Amino acid sequence: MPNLHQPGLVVRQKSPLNLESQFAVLSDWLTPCDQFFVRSHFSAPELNEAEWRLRIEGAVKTALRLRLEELKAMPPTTLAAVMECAGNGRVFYEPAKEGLQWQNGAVGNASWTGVRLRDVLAKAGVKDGAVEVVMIGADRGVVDSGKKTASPGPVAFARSIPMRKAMSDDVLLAYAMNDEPLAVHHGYPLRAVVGGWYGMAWIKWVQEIRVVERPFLGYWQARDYFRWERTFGEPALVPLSEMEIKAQIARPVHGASVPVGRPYRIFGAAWSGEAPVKEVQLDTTDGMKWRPATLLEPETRFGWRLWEYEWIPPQPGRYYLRCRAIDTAGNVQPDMQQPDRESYVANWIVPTEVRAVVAEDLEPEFVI
Ligand SMILES: Nc1nc2c(c(=O)[nH]1)N[C@H]1C(S)=C(S)[C@@H](COP(=O)(O)O)O[C@H]1N2
Ligand SMILES: [Mo]
Repeated sequence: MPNLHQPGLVVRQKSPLNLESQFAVLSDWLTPCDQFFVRSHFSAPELNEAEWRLRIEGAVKTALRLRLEELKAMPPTTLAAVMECAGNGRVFYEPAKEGLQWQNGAVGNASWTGVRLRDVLAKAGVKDGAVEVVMIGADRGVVDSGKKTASPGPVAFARSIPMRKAMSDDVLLAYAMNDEPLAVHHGYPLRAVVGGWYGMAWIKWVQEIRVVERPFLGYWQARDYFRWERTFGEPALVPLSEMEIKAQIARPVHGASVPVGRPYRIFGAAWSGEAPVKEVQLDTTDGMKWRPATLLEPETRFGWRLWEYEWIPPQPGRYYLRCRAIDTAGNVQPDMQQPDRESYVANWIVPTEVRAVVAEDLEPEFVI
């Protein structure tokens, strides 16, 4: 059990364990493991490395059972990638939506080490008709008994990804996070890392990989973690996949006081799905006058981008700070809440309200 009093983490639910990072304490590009959010639907399974095996089954030439040592003996890959829970920011929905009321801390950026999924699949040999790869966790339980969306008895946490993504450079089966062995609550001994995709695809405690010849329609794929798309007029269910573009302000925090006439460093992070962030813009005028922020440290394929913006509040009063990101595919964060996203993908601009005050009136503890 992690330390529930760890500074930087907020307990959203004790059992199963759900912990939110305090985005306001953002400092390093990599989120420390002990400050990384935890999102679990069931209690963490107790897995013992000696008995644990990864099974590869379904539309493969040879079904396999691999030990952790066998996976560790394969060529390792390290990938820095941001993982955002699709429910991050749900608390900002109006009217409120059912589900854990995440603020802006169900997101983190880590360096993941493991083997490429495609190398494991190559060992088994994927058959021609394969369309998706289902990854199944060792945790299971009953969801919402009595509700219409209840699961038909116990279900494991499982999701699929299309073959093209499974065979890309972007998907790892990871056993280490920020060079530390994977902690139990982050999926020990093995979890999926799916660069550019929302967290629900990053299966923890993976124990089975099933190659399938028809799209998988499991509980977490079709009854949860989906959105509606209206390509043919009628809304059709589409499982969530790629993260949508988003920038968040870490500091100042909502409600902070900042000194008038002095430079203040607005600081945050931005990320997107498959296309890297090209620009982050700030508006401090409440008039959508967008000005570029400075992107810090180099771009990586799937890591988030820290950014800063120097702001000198011109006069005392209330200000609404807004940030938005733009990616190389031209995606821009929306101004307003979007329909058809269930209770997910809350990536519209949420202003941070601050007060600029004469420096002498500033109480030091309010300066963050
Ligand atoms: N087996 C399993 N994998 C899982 C989950 C889960 O409940 N069980 N939750 C998913 C969701 S919704 C998210 S956002 C991420 C969270 O990963 P973390 O707890 O390491 O931050 O794990 C995903 N993988
Ligand atoms: Mo999630």
